[in-house]
Amino acid sequence: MGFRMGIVGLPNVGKSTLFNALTKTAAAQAANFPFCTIEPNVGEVAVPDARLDRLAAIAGSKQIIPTRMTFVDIAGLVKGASKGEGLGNQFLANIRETDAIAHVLRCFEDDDVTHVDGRVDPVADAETIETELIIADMESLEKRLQNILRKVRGGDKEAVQQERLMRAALEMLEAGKPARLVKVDAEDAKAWRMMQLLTSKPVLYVCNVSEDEAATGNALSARVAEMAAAQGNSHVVISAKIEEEISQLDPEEAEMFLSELGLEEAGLDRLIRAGYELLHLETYFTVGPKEARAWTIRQGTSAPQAAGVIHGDFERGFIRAETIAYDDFIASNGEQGAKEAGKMRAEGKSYVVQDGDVLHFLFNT
Ligand SMILES: Nc1nc2c(ncn2[C@@H]2O[C@H](COP(=O)(O)OP(=O)(O)O)[C@@H](O)[C@H]2O)c(=O)[nH]1
Ligand SMILES: [Mg+2]
Repeated sequence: MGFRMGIVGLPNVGKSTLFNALTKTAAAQAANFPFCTIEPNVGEVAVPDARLDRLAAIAGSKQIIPTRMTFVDIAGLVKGASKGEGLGNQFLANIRETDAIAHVLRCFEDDDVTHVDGRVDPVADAETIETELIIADMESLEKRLQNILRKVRGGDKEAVQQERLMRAALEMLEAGKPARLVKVDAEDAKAWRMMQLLTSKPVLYVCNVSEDEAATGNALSARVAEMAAAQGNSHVVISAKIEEEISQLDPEEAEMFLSELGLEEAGLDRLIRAGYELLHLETYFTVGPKEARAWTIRQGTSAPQAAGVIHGDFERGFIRAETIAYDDFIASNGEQGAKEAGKMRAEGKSYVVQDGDVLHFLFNT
């Protein structure tokens, strides 16, 4: 399952600069990894995870295969977009297909770069975009509701649930608030996700600051941080310009460049990690002499479902998962040591996979 993060924001805030830097840096970092830019605006990046390298070193794995995340550079969001301004509704379909939104906000001053509204105000920009998404959600719900009401009259049980969820969403949106603020019960979670509302997706604000403020942030990014905290959303501070420069350096040069700027790691790594947290994603590993590989799952995934990420047959024929916690694998210096120390567990169908688990699946074909 690929996780997709849509990069949105007003024009000229640095979305494409960031996207290009992300995909280029990722390609350079994962030298032996089949990286691809799928379409000009869609790129897959390797999720950096130092644990994977340690596991591979212990197991002597020939190949290291990180897990991946997809970024989509979504252009065309402007004031009035929901009414067909700019690229109009084209961007909506692009956003619907994502799991989360990285909302880039301009927090840099530069008279050479035009701001669409003639002033730099990231909090107002965030509201502009959110308003467009709220309107787009309202319009799509109002259209869909008519259909659902027909089905309800026809006695369709699922439609009754959908109508209830749609009305809850509409009430929130009509109050000018995003659908993500609606409290959804576990039994409604799937139907809710299926509605694919733009404003129900989790948001990560990306404050694009100038190069000299990347380590500290600035007054504008501080305002975004405040707004994000009040909304229960998260934020990261990065400089798209720095990321662009890093993407042209080799790894050692990049490290030196970062330390000169007082930065511990590239914005790429922070952004991807924040995306992972936002989506409640975890990683498990498969480790052997041939390859060490990381796999992405949602928190709370059962062992058979986790096996299904590798292959559907693994899930259908699941027998058990030989499981070693990451720390045990390291402390016992590998699988053999873990076995001897009694740290390898045989876990069944109801086991909930934990972040960092090293798994070996046994299955019927
Ligand atoms: N000074 C400065 N300019 C930037 C920064 N990020 C992007 N830009 C410039 O802003 C312009 C628009 O950037 P772009 O990435 O195309 O914006 P998009 O429309 O959001 O995709 C380009 O000329 C970039 O070089 C930044 O952090 N500082
Ligand atoms: Mg662009």
